[in-house]
Order: sequence, then structure tokens, then C-alpha cells
Amino acid sequence: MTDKNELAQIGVVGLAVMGSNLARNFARNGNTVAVYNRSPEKTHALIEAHGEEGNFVPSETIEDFVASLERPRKAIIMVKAGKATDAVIDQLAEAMDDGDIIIDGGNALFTDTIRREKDVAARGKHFVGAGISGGEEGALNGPAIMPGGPKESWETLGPILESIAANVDGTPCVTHIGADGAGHFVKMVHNGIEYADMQVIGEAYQLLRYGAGMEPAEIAEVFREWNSGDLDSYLIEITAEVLAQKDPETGAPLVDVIVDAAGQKGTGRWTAINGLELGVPITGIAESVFARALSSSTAQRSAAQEGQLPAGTIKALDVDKAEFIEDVRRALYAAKLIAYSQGFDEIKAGSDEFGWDVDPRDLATIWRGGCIIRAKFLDRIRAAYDNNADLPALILDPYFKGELEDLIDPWRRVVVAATQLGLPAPVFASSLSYYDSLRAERLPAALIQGQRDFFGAHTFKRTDKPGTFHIEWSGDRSLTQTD
Ligand code: NBP
Repeated sequence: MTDKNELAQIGVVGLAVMGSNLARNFARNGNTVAVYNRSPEKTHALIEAHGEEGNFVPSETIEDFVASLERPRKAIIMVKAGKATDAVIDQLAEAMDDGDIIIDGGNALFTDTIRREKDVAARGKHFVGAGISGGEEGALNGPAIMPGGPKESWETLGPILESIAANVDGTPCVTHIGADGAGHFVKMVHNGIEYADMQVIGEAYQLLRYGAGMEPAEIAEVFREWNSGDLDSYLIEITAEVLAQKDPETGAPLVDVIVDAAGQKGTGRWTAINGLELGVPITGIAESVFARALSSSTAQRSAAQEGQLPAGTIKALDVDKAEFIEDVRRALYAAKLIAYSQGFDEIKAGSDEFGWDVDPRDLATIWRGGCIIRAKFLDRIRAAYDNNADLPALILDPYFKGELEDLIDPWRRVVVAATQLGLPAPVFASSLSYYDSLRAERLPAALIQGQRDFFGAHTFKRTDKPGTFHIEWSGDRSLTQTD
């Protein structure tokens, strides 16, 4: 139903797949929604196909769109991230009044959101960068929403966002994350965790397929079974679906027909870059981004194939299939746990750096529904931070420590097996090294400090007394204290 005279509670600018689904979600949940797209055809198409789902107020100009909103006006931008977002923000800020709220629901880089929030605030309006997860399906039926921006905006926006968000056990999957870029920052790390989660699932598949010699349909059954235990999650569920799927043209397993070069839109890379900038070892996420890049290095890969690089002569392990499958399940669980632990470390570091005061319990709560990394396991993460809000690392929570008791040996066996079989398992292996580095009483960093002092007089600290020291390497090798 459309009515040009009715004022809308919320507006959506940008009616490609995400924006039109979000607009329909608002309308289906009893909100009157103003809709506008740069090219009017998309607006017409939405109204024609779905106008009966609720109350829509379509406009063909941004001015009409703004005029169709009740005050304080609330407009969500769902256009291509980057320059298009800046252009639309500018048009809205021009047409709106002081106190109105501009929300960017696209996948913006959080530093852009910080900049935009300052600019829009200087023009008297509120700006909210909101991470929205769940893809097309989530936008229509209930996404997880991570809004940042001023707290006052959340008070106005909260109820309307709660009306469309996913809902788990009566709790909507949306909450105010923190000031300016906090929402887009946690959405970025969410996507980084998603990269790692998908990669460890891929590594488990690779080991079962080429290590245990199983067919995709058989592995699909294994994933189905795993989905009823600790690993119960959306990504495990869809993995079983993809592996069971046959190519409609040839009847071959679909996974064998798909080119093995993984695409990416950039949020995993941003998470890895930010981890490097903050000095947080998010090894699982970074390895996952590298693994996608390697998969797409087609020319290098074909040069390295065809037997050009030696595989070595170590004989593969003789593994019992059933035991191996269970070991792989546990290794997958362990590597996934590390990826989440590292992701939460990055969120803590970002929150400290930018003064956002992000509560990790909120994330464990709102990520339980709507979003791509939704998983039963998030209840455990929530409980971990409920028990101790200042956990030094998620894996140090007593429950997860207990889980790791059962996971560590299988995890080591799987990394050994992957190495001996010559099968790549970058996140299984690097996560294990990360884990062992955290546990190690002494790290080779002492030697690195010695080397740095040798070639660059970078000094070092001593284990036995305070102060900063240097060895006269090119002289008499005496010790001097520099402060
Ligand atoms: P796209 O990212 O494909 O963007 C297309 C939309 O941007 C169209 O409405 C287009 O209008 C509009 N647009 C462009 Br392009 N340049 C514009 C400009 N200068 N002024 C005004 N409008 C302009 O759409 P999407 O896939 O629906 O995604 C929307 C946002 O949601 C993106 O930021 C995306 O990263 C994010 N997101 C997407 C997903 C997903 O699963 N697809 C998930 C989560 C978040 P036109 O019709 O006139 O060309």
C-alpha cells in the first residue's frame, strides 16, 4: 500500500538488493517506510512487486523523500560503500533539519564513519554508522544490527531497529555499540571472524576429502552431524547444503565444478590491516585473508602445480577414518575458538584505542541471530564474559580451557597429519602456533632483542633487574645501562 500523505517513521535510500529487502522488512513489521533510489526504476520495481507487504511512501527526488519523513527524520543509506555513500550523505544533510538522523547501513570502513560523523555533526545532524549482517536474507527476515553513533540517536532509533532485527529467545539482535565508528568497527571484525570460520571449515573439508578420501556427499553427512553438537552454527549448516548439492548440468558434486579461487570484498582485509596497526595477533583472520589471496593467484598456482615443486618423500600417516573424522572436528572447534578469541582481542584493542567502551557480552548476544557467524557457541562466549568481563583472552575462560583439554591432542594430530599428507591447513596450523606461543614460558623474542641491540643499538630489558641495557657489540662487549 502506498500513501503520499502519510509521514514515514523511517526512510531507506538505495533500493538494490539490501536496501529493498530492508525496506520490506520495516514495512512488514508495521512501520511506514519512505523509499528512494537514484534511478527511479528500482523504486517502481519495489512498489510494484512488494507494495502490498506494508506501507511504503515512494519518492523520486531526495527532497520529496526527506519531506515524507516524520521528525526527527531517520533515513538509512544502503548504497554502494565509498563515494556513493558520501554523495548521499551530502544530499541528505543538505535537505534535512538539525537533529535529524542519517544512518549508513552499508559496509563502510570505520575510519570513514568517524570522519563522516564529525562532518555531519558539524552540520547539526546526527550520523549513525550501523553494521548490518546477514546478507540479503537477513535484511529481509531479520539481520543482526550493530549501530554506532551518538547515544541519543540510539534512543530514537532503538525501537524501530529492534522491530526488524533478528530475535533470539526474545532478545533483539541489535544494541548500541559505542560512539562514532564503533558499529562499523565491530561489523568489520565480525566479517574477519567470518573469514576465519569459513576457512577452518574449508580446511576440515580439505582434510576429509583428500586426507580421508571421502566424497562430498559423505562429508555433507559428517557436517550435518557436527551441526547437532558444539559446532552448531549457520556456516556448518550451509556447508552441509553446499557439499550435498549436485551440479544441475553435469550431476557432479557442485563443489568439484566451482573454480577454487575465493573472492573477497575487503572487510577481511580491513580487519587484518587493523590488527596489524593495533598490534593484535589476529593470525587466524589474517591467514584466512591470505588463503583467499593464494587461492586466486591462478598463474602462480598453475606454475607450481604439474609436479614442479617437490612434495617430499615422507609417507602419509596411516589414519583410522572414524578417529580422523573426530580429530578433524575437534581441530576445527579449536581453531574456530582461537579465531573468535583473537577477534574479541581486536575489538577490545579497538575499543580502548578509540574510547568506545564496547561490551563483548553485547556482541556475543546480538551475533546469536541474523548474522553469518550465528552459532550456539556464542552463548558460551556470553557466559564467559558474564563470569569475568576482564578476561585476558577468551580461551582463558574456565569453560573454554576445559574444552581445550579435550581438543589439544586431536588438534596437534591433525596438524601433523596435514603436514605429512602435504595438505594445506594454514589456520589449523598457525592457530596452534599462536596457542603454543601464548603458553610458552620463553619466546625467541629474547634473541630478537639481542639481534636488534647488535645491529641497531635498540637496547633490551633484563629479566633480573629493571632498566634498559645495551652491549657494546663492536667494542669490548661490556654492558651499559641506558636508563
Ligand atoms: P550495491 O552495493 O550494489 O549498491 C547499489 C546501490 O547504490 C543502488 O541503489 C545504486 O543506485 C546506489 N548508488 C550508487 Br552504485 N552510486 C550512487 C550515487 N552516487 N548516488 C546514489 N545512489 C548510488 O547494493 P547492495 O548489494 O544492496 O548493498 C548496499 C550496501 O549494503 C553496501 O554498502 C554493501 O556493502 C552493504 N552490504 C551488503 C551485503 C550483501 O550481502 N549484499 C551485506 C551486508 C552489507 P542506482 O540504482 O541508481 O544505480
